[in-house]
Amino acid sequence: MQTRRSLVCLALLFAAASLARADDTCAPVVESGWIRQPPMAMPMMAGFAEVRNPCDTPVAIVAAGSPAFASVELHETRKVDGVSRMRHVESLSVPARGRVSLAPGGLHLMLMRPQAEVELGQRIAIELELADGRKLRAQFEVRRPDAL
Ligand SMILES: [Cu+2]
Repeated sequence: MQTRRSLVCLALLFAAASLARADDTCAPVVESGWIRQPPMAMPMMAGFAEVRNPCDTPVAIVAAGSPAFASVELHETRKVDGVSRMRHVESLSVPARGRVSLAPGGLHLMLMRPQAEVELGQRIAIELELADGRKLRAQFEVRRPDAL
């Protein structure tokens, strides 16, 4: 009887361990990342991407960074009384099995003070940090100023 109980305990332990592992391997992905090259030399430019969360738990993006820029912020463009304004977004949630689009005219990454000249076609690594401490790294391709 004692043996059977410990076997059940063991089985439960293994089940818990495999559940935890399944959760560990599920991570949101950053797809189709690109940076719009400014029409002239400017101290900031915008980055766009799709963030897809295939997991059963929602996540929140709380920070971003890149070795190619002095700093990166999450921003949102909004029309207020017909005028486009940008605001800093503290936290951006991506629903379970959902996605969030960073696209021109809306949410974007504000890439501040490039550390070197940014060239057309160049691929730049940007990291998004989640509230749980995980980091999502993706390559962003530099496109023409009129890219949409
Ligand atoms: Cu901005």
